[in-house]
Amino acid sequence: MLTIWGRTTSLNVQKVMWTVGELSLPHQRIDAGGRFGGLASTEFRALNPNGLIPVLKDEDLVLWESHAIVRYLCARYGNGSLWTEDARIRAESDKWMEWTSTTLQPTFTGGVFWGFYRTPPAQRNWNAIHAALNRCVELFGILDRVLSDRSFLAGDQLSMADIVAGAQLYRYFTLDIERPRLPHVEAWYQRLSQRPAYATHVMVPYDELRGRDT
Ligand SMILES: N[C@@H](CCC(=O)N[C@@H](CS)C(=O)NCC(=O)O)C(=O)O
Repeated sequence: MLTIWGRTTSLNVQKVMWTVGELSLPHQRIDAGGRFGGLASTEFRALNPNGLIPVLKDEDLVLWESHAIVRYLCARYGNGSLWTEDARIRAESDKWMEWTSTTLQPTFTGGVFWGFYRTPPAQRNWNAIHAALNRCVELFGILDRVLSDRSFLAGDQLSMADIVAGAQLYRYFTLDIERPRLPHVEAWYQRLSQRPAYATHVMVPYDELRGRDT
C-alpha cells in the first residue's frame, strides 16, 4: 500500500493524488503541511530533507518532488494507460511536464495564485501580479493552440502531462481574475472536470489559503 504525506489543498499533492485516483491504487494519505504542520519534525525531515510535501512511500522507496512521483507511479503502475514504453510518445508528455515545472507553474501558481490570492491585500505587488497575468495570457495561449487539434496535451489520451499542467486549471478558472477566451483550454478543463479523480482531488476549495490582512 502506498503512503502519501500532504494536505489536500496543496497543488503538488493534488497531482499525486489525481494520479493515484486515475490508477485506482490502494493508499493512505497523511495530512501534513499548512495548518497540519509537521514538516519540520525530525521524522518528516528524514523522509524529505527539504521539509516539503508531497512525499510518497512505496515499500522501501521514499520519493519527493511531485513530478518525479507522478512519473514513478505511472511507470510502475500505469503501463498501457498513463505510461507508454514508446520513448517518442513519452517524450511529448515529458516536454509538457518540464514546461509546467519551469514555465507555467512559476508564472500562474507562483506569480498569480501566490502573488494575488495567497498574499494579504495590503502586501500585494500589483505590478508583479499584472506582469504574471500578462505572461499567463501568452502561456495559456500556447496551450490553447496545442489543444486545437487534440483532446489532451500529448494526444488523444490522458497522460502525465495533463496531470501536472491540468492540475493548475481549477484555480485558474475559479480565481477572481481576468482571463481571455480560450475555447480549447476551456474544453480541456471541462473534459478533466468530468473525470472523478480530478473532481475529487483537484477541485478542492482553497479558501483556507487566502492571504488575510491581520
Ligand atoms: N517542487 C516541489 C515543491 C513542493 C512544495 O513546494 N510543496 C509545498 C506545498 S504545494 C509545501 O510543502 N509547502 C509547505 C506547507 O504546505 O506547509 C514538488 O513539486 O513537490
